[in-house]
Amino acid sequence: MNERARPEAVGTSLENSPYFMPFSMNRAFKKAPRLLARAEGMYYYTPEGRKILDGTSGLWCVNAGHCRKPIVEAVQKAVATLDFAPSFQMGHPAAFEFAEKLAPLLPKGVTRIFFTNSGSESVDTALKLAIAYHRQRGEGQRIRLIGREKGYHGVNFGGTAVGGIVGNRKIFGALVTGVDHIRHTHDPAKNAFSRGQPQHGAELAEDLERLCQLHDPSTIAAVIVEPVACSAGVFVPPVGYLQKLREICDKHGILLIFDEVITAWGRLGKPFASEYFGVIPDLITTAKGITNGTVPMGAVFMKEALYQAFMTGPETAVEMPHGYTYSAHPLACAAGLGTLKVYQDEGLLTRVGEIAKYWEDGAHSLKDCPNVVDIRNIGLIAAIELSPRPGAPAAARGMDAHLKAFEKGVYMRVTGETIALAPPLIIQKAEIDQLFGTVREVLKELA
Ligand code: PXG
Ligand code: PLP
Repeated sequence: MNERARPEAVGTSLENSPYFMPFSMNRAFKKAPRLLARAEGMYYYTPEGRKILDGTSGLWCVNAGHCRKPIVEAVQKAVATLDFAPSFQMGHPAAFEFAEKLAPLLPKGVTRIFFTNSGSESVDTALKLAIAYHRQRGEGQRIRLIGREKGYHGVNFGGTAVGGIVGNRKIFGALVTGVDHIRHTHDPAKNAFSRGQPQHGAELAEDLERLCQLHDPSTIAAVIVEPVACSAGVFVPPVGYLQKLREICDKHGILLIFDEVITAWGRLGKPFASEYFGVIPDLITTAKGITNGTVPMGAVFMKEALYQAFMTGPETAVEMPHGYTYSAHPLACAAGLGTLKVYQDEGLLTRVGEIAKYWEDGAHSLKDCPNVVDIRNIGLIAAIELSPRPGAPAAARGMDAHLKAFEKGVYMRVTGETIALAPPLIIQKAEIDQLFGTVREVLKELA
C-alpha cells in the first residue's frame, strides 16, 4: 500500500469520513490521505514521522516558520486568561495594543484598522466599507465594484463576485450585482521567464478607463486587485501598471483596494507590497501572516479619510453597522502580538531583500526541466508553469507534481499546472537548494 495511505498512521480508514474538505479532491484524498501531524520551523512531520519541507508556508501564511515559541506561549497564556471578550460595545486591552503596534508598520497615510477573522471577511468588509464611505459623503450612486480577471479575493459572496477565477465562480449563481472586471496582466508571449516585474503590460491598466467610460466613473465605488495575483498562478504586475491604476482611480474619485492577504508581512521584503511597489491604496485587506497562521485573523487597513467619514452624527449612534462575533478575538490578538515580536526581533519583514536574488536564481535554474513553459518570481514567491499533458484532464501534470514532491519530502501548492512556492521567510540557502533540487527531480521524473 502507498505510504500515504497506511491506515495505522491515522487509526482508521478515512474513506467514509464525514469531513467535507475545502477546495479538495475529497474522494481521491480519502483513499490516499496526506496527513500532517506536527510542525516545527521549516518542516512538517507526517503521522508516521516523515519530515516534509514546507514550500508554501502552509497556505501562504506561516511566514515566521512553524510553532514559534513566542507565538505559542502568547496564545497559551491568552487562552488561560481571557478566552473570549465581546468586541461590540465592549473591548479588551490586547485589541487596542495590537492596533497600536500595527499602526507604525502601515504605509504612509493608512492609519485605521478593522479586525476580521480571514482574508475573505477582510475583502467583504473592505467592499462594504467602500460603498458606505461614498454614501456617507453624499455619493450614494457609487455602488459598482471592479475586480480583475484571474483575481482571487476569497470565497464570501463579495469576494467571489469580484474574483476572476472562473472555476471558483461558475457554480454559485449571480453572486453580487454591479460588479465588472478589468483584464488580467498575464502575457506569456511577451513576458515568459521574466525575472521579477515583467517589462510589458503597464498599458493594460487602461482597461479600467474603458470600464469607467462604459459605466460612467461616477457609479464606481472601488477597484480591488492583488498587487501580485498569487492564487491563480503568480502573476507579477508589469512595471508601471499599479501606478497607472492609482492614477486612474484618483482621476475619477474611485477607491483603490489592494488585497494583501498574501503579499503583506514581508513576503516581498517589505511589510506591505504597497511599499514595495511605491503605490499606496485607500484600503488594504490582509489576513494569514498577521498571526503567522496560528489563530485565524484578518484585518482591513484604511486611510484616515475612510474612518473619519463614519465619525459623524451623534456620538450615541453606532458609526458602522458591521463586525464579526470574533473580530479582535483575544487569542488572535495575542497571536498577532507574538507574531509581530518574532517578525521584528528577527528582521523578517525585510529579510527577503537579502535572499531574493538567490531565490530568483534557484527558481530560474529550472528553465531547462521538461515541460516548463514559464517561470515567474518576485520576493520570496516563485511559480513554475508546466504545459498540460496532451489529452489528460486539466491540471493532471500539476497534481502529479504535488504528489511526487510530497513523497520526496516537499510540500508545495499547485494551482492548475503551476507550482507555487512561497516558503517561510526564515528559509536558509541550503533549504532553498533542497526545495528547488526536489522540484528538479520531480520534473525530471514526471511524464
Ligand atoms: N484574498 C487573497 C488575495 C487571498 O490570497 C483570500 C483573499 C482569502 O483569504 P481566506 O483567509 O479567507 O482564505 C486569499 C486566500 C493558494 C491559496 O494556494 C490561496 C489562498 C487561500 C488558500 C489557498 O493559492 N488565498
Ligand atoms: N448567523 C446568526 C444566526 C448569528 O446570530 C450570527 C452572529 O451573531 C451570525 C450568523 C454571524 O456570525 P459571526 O459573527 O461569527 O460572523
